[in-house]
Amino acid sequence: MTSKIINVEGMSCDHCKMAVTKAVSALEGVSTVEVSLENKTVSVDFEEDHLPFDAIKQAIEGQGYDVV
Ligand SMILES: [Cu+2]
Repeated sequence: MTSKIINVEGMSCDHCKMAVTKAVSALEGVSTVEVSLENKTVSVDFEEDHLPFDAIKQAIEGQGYDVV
């Protein structure tokens, strides 16, 4: 299990939080997603063997937010 804290720009409200949480947790290999609007971060626990980090990044960017 790999844990990463990703800095994400553009998340401002509960809708953003929901959208990102939903998109990332839909990926196979992700076990936990936690969005902090205060810290502008997304904490993800995932199986790096099955899921490349880039896929997580793309899922976040696909919702219209910027991975820093
Ligand atoms: Cu929002």
